Amino acid sequence: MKPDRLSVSFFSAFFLVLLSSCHSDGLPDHHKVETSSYRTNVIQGRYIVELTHQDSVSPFVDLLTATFADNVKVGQRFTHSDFNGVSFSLSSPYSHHDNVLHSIFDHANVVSVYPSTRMNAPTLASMETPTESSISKAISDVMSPHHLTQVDRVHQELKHTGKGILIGIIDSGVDYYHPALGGGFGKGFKVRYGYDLVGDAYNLTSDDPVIKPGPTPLDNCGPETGSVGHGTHVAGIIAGKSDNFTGVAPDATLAVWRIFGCGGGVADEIIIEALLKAEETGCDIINLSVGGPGGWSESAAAVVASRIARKGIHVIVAAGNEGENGSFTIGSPATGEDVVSVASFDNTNTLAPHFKASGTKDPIGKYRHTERSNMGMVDSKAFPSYHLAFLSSSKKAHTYTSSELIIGDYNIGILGSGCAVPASVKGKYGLVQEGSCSLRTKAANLAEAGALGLVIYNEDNEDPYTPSVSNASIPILGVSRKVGQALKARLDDDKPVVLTFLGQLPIPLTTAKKVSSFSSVGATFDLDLRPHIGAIGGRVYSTLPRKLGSWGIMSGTSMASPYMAGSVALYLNSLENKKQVNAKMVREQFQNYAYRAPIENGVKDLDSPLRQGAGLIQVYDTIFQAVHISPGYISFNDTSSNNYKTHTLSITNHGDDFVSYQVVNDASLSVVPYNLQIEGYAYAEPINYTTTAAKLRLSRKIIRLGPKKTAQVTVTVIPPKVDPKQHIMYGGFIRFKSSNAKASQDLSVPYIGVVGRQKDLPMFDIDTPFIMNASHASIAYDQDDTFVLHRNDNASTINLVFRLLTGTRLLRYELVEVTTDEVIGQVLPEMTYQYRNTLDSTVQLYSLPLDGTYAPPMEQEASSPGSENSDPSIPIPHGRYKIRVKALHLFGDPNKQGDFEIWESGIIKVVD
Ligand SMILES: *C1O[C@H](CO)[C@@H](O)[C@H](O)[C@H]1NC(C)=O
Ligand SMILES: *[C@@H]1O[C@H](CO)[C@@H](O)[C@H](O)[C@H]1NC(C)=O
Ligand SMILES: *[C@@H]1O[C@H](CO)[C@@H](O)[C@H](O)[C@H]1NC(C)=O
Ligand SMILES: *[C@@H]1O[C@H](CO)[C@@H](O)[C@H](O)[C@H]1NC(C)=O
Ligand SMILES: *[C@@H]1O[C@H](CO)[C@@H](O)[C@H](O)[C@H]1NC(C)=O
Ligand SMILES: *[C@@H]1O[C@H](CO)[C@@H](O)[C@H](O)[C@H]1NC(C)=O
Ligand SMILES: *[C@@H]1O[C@H](CO)[C@@H](O)[C@H](O)[C@H]1NC(C)=O
Ligand SMILES: *[C@@H]1O[C@H](CO)[C@@H](O)[C@H](O)[C@H]1NC(C)=O
Repeated sequence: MKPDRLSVSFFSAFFLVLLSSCHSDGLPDHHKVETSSYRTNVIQGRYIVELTHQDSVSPFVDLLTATFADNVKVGQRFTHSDFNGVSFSLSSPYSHHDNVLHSIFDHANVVSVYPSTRMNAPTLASMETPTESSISKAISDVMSPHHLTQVDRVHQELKHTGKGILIGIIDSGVDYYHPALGGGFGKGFKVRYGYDLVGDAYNLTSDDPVIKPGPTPLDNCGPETGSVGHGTHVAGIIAGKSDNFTGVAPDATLAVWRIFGCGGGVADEIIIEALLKAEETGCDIINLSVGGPGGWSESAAAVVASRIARKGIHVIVAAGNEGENGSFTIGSPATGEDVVSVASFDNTNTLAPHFKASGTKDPIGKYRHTERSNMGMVDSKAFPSYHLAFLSSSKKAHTYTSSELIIGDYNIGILGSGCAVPASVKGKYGLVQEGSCSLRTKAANLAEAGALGLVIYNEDNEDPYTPSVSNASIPILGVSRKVGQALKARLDDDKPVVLTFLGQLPIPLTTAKKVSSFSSVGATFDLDLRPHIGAIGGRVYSTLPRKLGSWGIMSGTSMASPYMAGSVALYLNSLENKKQVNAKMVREQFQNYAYRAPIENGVKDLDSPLRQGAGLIQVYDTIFQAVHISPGYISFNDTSSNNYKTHTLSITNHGDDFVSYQVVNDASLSVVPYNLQIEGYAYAEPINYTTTAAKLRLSRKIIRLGPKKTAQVTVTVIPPKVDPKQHIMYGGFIRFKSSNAKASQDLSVPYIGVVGRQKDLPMFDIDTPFIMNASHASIAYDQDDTFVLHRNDNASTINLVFRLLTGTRLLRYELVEVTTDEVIGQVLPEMTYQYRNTLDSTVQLYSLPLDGTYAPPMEQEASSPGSENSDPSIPIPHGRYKIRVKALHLFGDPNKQGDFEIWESGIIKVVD
C-alpha cells in the first residue's frame, strides 16, 4: 500500500515524463564520465569532452571522424585557457555498450566527459500584461525600485551610472532597436558586443536542433513563437535609458550572447561557449540567465562558470524561483565561492488596469486582464495563447485609455440559469457571478455573442476575483463581491452602468521590500548559505522587445540578478581601479550593508538569511561606507560536530575617522524545513517558521577602531534547544550597531545553522524505492515478491522507482547474487550530486529502467585499460538476484558502508 503522495494513479503520468528522457543508454559507464547531471535533462548520445590542452582538440576531432565516420556530428570546439574540448553527438547505433566509445574516452588526452544537458529558458515567477508602447514619467517614477536600494542616490549624489563598465548578458538575445536600449548594435551603441550563437529556429525539443549563428544577438521573435523577451527585459533592468526610464547602470556598455532560439531550451555546450566568449571580450560582470534546480553544482557549464569567477570576473546568478517548494531549492550553478547567488525582493508597486463604474457608490475597482493573475510558475508554453489573446482582441479595450459605454446583464452565468447568453450583450460587457459553468465557457459564450468582455465577481470573496483563464479572447475583469453586487443592484433597477477605463494605475504591494514568495530557499546541501543577497525581482518594470509591446512587468529571481549585476557596475564605477577588488570582497561589502527585511511589513520578526541572504542591497552605503567585515556570512553547520561552532570576523576601518560599534545578535525566525505531521521527512512546502533562536557568545561586545585598523571578534553559537529530529534551521544577523549613525552605518553578518545531524536525515521517501513493471506502470513489486525478468523480452523490463528526500553525493545500484549475498556488479551507472525531489506527485520521482545488463566492479576494468574487455555492460547471467540501492547520507563518507542508506529489492529471477 503506497502512501497518498505516491498513489498509484499518477504513475502513468510521471512515466510519460521521465521514462523517455531518463534512459540509462544516455550515459556511458566510464570512469571519466561526470555522472552528476545524469537526470531528466541529459541529451541522448551527446557529450562534451574536456581535453588536456589546446593542441589536442584537432587531433581528437580527427580521431572522432576516423572512428565514427558519418555517425558522428562534431559540435562546438573549445580552445581557451579555461576550457579545451569538443562537443559531439552520435547517432543511435552507439550506446554505452560500445567498446569503441569506451576506448575513445580512454584516450590519454581526455580529462573528463560530461553528458550534454539541456537547460531550460529561464522561468519567470510571473509576467503581467505588457503595458503601453511608450512609458510616461509618472508611471516610471512610481514603478522604479531604485528608492528601495539607494540606486536613486547613487545616480543623483554620486553620479555613478556604470560608465566604462562592460556587462555580459547570456540570455535570449535583445531587441537593441528598442529606443531605451540604444537603437542599434556595435560601435557607438549601448549593445556593443556579442552575437547570436543559435538562431531563431534553435529548439532543443527536437532531437537534432538547427544551429544557425547570426552576427548580432537580436531578439526578433514575435508573440506567435511563445518567446517572452526575457533578455530584453534583463538588458533594460541593467542599462535601459530613455526620457522616462532609468535602469540600474544606464551608462554601462552591454555585450549580449544569445543562447536561446525563439522556442527556448539550450544545450550546455552553447552556454560554455558564451561564457568563454564573455570572458574573452573582457566583461567585468557576467549575467547568465539559465539554471535548473541544484543544491549541488556540477554541470559542465557550472564548472566553467566557477573557473571564470575565480579569475575575478563577477558572475551573478539567480537563486531560483522554487521558494514555494520549501528549503534546499537553490538553483544551480549557485555554489562556488565567487558566484553571487541573488534572492528576489518585491517592488513597492505593480501596475494594473483600473476602471470606474458610474452610478455606484465608491465605484473604482481594479481589474485584471484575462491572463496570468496568479503568481504560479509560468512555463513558456503558456505564452503564445496569452499574447494572441492580447493582440487579437479589440485594441481599444486593451489600451485601457478610452471611455466606453458598457451595459451588462446580470443573468449571465448565474447559478441555476445555465450559461445562457442574452443577445443584448452584443457590443457590451457582461456582468457575471462565478459558478454554474466554467469561466472558460462563459468567456467563450460571451465572445461568441459579440460581447466586448466580462466583469466577474465571486459570491463569497471580498478580494477582487482573479480570473485564471489564460487564453480567453475577450478581457475578463475581476472585481470584489462588493463591487459586483453593487453593479448588479444597479442593473436590477434598470439603471445604466457606464464603465470608464482609466488605464494602468499603480497598486501598492503589501509585500513591498520583503522577500518574494517565489524566491528559492537555502541552504546548499553542504549547509553553505545561499542565497547570498537580495535585489528587486518581484514586479519589475522594464523593456520588452517592440514586437511584444515594448514595456512590461516581469517577476523572478532572474530579474533580481541583473539588478545586482547593474549594482556591481555602479560599485566598480566608484573605484579608481576596478581590478583592485576581487569578487568575494565586493560580495562581502554588499552583504555588510544590506537591509534586513522582516517576514511581513508591520512586524518585527526578521526573515531568515535562508530566504534573504544578507538582505536587500543598499548600493549607496555599499559604495560610501569605509568599514568592511569579512567573511560576509557564517554557517555554524549542524550540531554533529564542534568544528563549525566558532568563527572569527575581521572588521577593518578603511576610512579616516574613528568608528565604534556595539555588537549584538539579531536573531531571525527559524525555518522549519520538514512537516513531521506527515509520515516520513516530507518537506514543508512552503517552509514553516518558528521563533526559536540561537544565542551567540561574542568575544567582544564593543569595538572601537582607528583609521586603517582591523579588529577581530570571535563568535560562538549556542544553538536553540529544540528536538534535533526536526532539523530546525536557525539564523540571524550579527549586527555592528554604530555609535554614530551619521558618520558610519550599521553593518551586519548573516548566520545560519541546523539543530540536529544532517547525516541522520532519511534519503528515500517512505515506501520507496520499489520495482515496477515497465510496461504496466500500476504493477509494483514488494520486497516479498519475486519478479521474473525475461532478458529477451522487452515487455518485461522493470523500472526502479524512488523519491529522494535529501540530495545525495552518491547513489549506487548493486546487483547481489541471492545465495552467496555477493555483489557482482552495478545495474546502473552510479550517480553523483543528485538534487532532492519535491513532493509533486506528477513528476518528482526518479524512475530508472533496468535492461537486464550489469557492469562488473570497476577494479577489473581499471586493471586493463583500453583492452577488449573494457565493455562493462553485459547481460546478467541466469539466476536469482536482488538489487541493492545505496544512497550516501549527507556529510557521509563514501568509504564507510554505514554512511549509506540501503534498500534491497525482492528477488529478481533472470531467465531468457
Ligand atoms: C543574469 O540574469 C538572469 C536572468 O536573465 C539570471 O537568471 C541569471 O542568474 C543572471 N546571471 C548572471 C551571471 O548574472
Ligand atoms: C515621457 O513622459 C512624458 C510625460 O509623461 C510624455 O509626454 C512623453 O511622451 C514620454 N516620453 C517617452 C519617450 O515615452
Ligand atoms: C520545437 O520543436 C518541436 C519538435 O520538433 C515542435 O513541436 C515545437 O513546436 C518547436 N517549438 C518552437 C517554438 O519552434
Ligand atoms: C484555451 O485553452 C484550452 C485548454 O488548454 C483549450 O481547450 C481551448 O480550446 C483554448 N481556447 C482558445 C480560444 O484558444
Ligand atoms: C558542514 O559540515 C560538513 C561535515 O563536516 C562538511 O562537509 C561541510 O562542508 C560543512 N559545511 C560548511 C558550509 O562548512
Ligand atoms: C506548519 O506547521 C503547522 C503547525 O505545526 C502545521 O499544522 C502545518 O501543517 C505546517 N505547514 C506545512 C506546510 O508544513
Ligand atoms: C509486465 O507486464 C506485462 C504486460 O501486462 C506482462 O506481459 C509481463 O509478464 C509483466 N512482467 C512481469 C515480470 O510481471
Ligand atoms: C512546487 O510547488 C508548486 C506549488 O505548490 C507546485 O505546483 C509545483 O509542482 C512544485 N514544483 C515541483 C518541481 O515539485
